[in-house]
Formats: sequence, structure tokens, C-alpha cells
Amino acid sequence: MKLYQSLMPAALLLAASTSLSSAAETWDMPTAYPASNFQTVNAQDFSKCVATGTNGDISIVVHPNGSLFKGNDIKRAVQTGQTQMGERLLSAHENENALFGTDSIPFIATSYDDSVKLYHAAKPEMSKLLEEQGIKLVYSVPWPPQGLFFNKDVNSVADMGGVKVRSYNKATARLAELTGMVPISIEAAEISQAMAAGVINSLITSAVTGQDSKVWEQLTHFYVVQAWMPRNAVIINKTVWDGLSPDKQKVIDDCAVAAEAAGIEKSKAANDAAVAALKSNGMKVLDPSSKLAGELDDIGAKMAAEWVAKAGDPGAAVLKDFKK
Ligand code: PCA
Repeated sequence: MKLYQSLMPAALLLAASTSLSSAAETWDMPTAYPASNFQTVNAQDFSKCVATGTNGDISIVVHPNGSLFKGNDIKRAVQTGQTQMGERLLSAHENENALFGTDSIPFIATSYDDSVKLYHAAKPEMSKLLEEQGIKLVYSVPWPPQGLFFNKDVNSVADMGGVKVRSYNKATARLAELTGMVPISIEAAEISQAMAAGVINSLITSAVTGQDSKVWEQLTHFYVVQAWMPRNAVIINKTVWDGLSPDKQKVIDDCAVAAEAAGIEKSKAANDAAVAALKSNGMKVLDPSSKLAGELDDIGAKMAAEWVAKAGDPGAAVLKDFKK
């Protein structure tokens, strides 16, 4: 009787602590792009992978299209713990540190293979920067190469003068300046509205974001200039991460590796489908004239030099590693 009595609370305690440590948690994951976009579909697949791997202990709810936080607010929301996770275009934070803009240096990495190589060269330094901000980098997936959308023939930089273009990071804004365009910062979720209202009449983005924005309703030309391949990064609040058991951290790491590989394939397929959609909706999909391509090359070289000057030794080390 005595033994039974003394064992009982321990057993109850154990049961209670077991159910506590395996209590199901629900996390938020805001993103800035539509539910049907390949980045979002990939994030949903990642969420399923984590749910399966943790036997339902961690459910990640993806909130697409800026519905929970606007793109520009997602990184800070993760950093301050307003959300556990989030997906963000890190190059939009190049003003904090040039390293965040590594993927948007013009004409450096314009193929998927090179994008992966550049990412791996930049990742250690970028992860360190993020950790200092209380954020852990989980995975990252490149957008398709960036092109130029207009509502007219553009055969040289002179034809771009005065055009109002949507910018989404420092590189898009700088490219606009150097080509005589007027950059206007607009969230992806608001592009269609801004085009319809005449706030912008040009985009620097992928065929995919052009398709997502039904760009053919206002614009007519897509120039395949392959400027760069910016990346979205899925990030997690470091305190949340540090509070996880090693088993759960491993599930997330494994799902992240799978998401990076699958994301690249989704990005390629989405680009092909988007180019087809632009054409079938009557848009001209064109290579730039040799004059335009040459002028953009010169501007790209200037921007790359500016980036190197800003990024200093860590930036030079990243590019050296990428080129070897
Ligand atoms: N789409 C995103 C980033 C790059 C891209 O292709 C956007 O335009 O916001």
C-alpha cells in the first residue's frame, strides 16, 4: 500500500511531463506570395513534411500573400517572435548588410547551378548575420531569372527613361536609377492593383511573378535579360529553434534539405509554365537587342563593383569561393 502510494504521483508526473513535451504546437509562417505560387506550394510541402516527421507535434500554418504580415515586415516579425517562422526575400534587406544582396548582383549567377553555388558560398556568412539577429536560416529557394516587363518596344536603355517601375530590393531600385527609370517600392501582392492604377508601367521580376500578377492585362513585352536569381529564405526565430529537442531539429533540417531540392525543380517548372502563359495571353517574349544587352551588361558591371565596395572582405571572400 505504501509503495503504491509513493509510486502513484511519480507515474502521474511522468505521464504529465510526457504529454507536455509532446504537446502539439501550431506555428505561423507568413509569406508574401500567392497560395498557388511555387514558393508557397513548396512551403506547404515543407509544413507537411514537418507534421509527418514530428507525428503531428508541430503544425506550421502557411499564411500566403502578405495576409498575416506584409513581405517587408516578415523578417522583423520572426526576429521579434511575433511569428515562429516566415518566408522572405532576403535581398530586400540589403540595406542592413550587403551580404543579404549577394543573390541580386547582376549577371553573376543566372543559372540554377550557379545560383546554388553562390548560395553555398554566401550561406555561412549570411547564417552568421541572421543568428546575430536572433534568426536561423532554414532553407532557401531561387526565383527564376529576372527579366523586364514593359508596355512598349524597348531596344535600348534610352527607351527606358522615365518609365515607372516596381522595385522590390536595392538591386531593382539601383537598376532603375541607372537606366533612367523611376523605382517605386511595391509588395508583390499589390502589383496588379498598382499596374491597373497606372502607378507603375514596368516590372523587373520573373515570368512567374508576371503570371501571378496577370501582367498581360496592362503590359505587352517581356524581355528575357536573365539579370539575377533572387532567393526566398524560410527562417525561424532562434529562441523557438533552440527550444526544440534534437529529434525535432533533425526533422526540420531533413525537411529543409528536401525543400531546397524540390524547390529548385518547382522553380524551373513554374518558369516554363509562366513563359507559356505569358505567350498564350498575347505577350511578346523577347531576347533583348544586342544594344540593350550590352548596355545592361555595363550597368551590371557597375552594380557588381558597387556591391563589392560595400560588402568588403566578407563579400570578396564569397565571390572568390563562388568562382573557384
Ligand atoms: N518574384 C518576386 C521576387 C523575384 C521574383 O521573381 C517578386 O517580384 O517580388
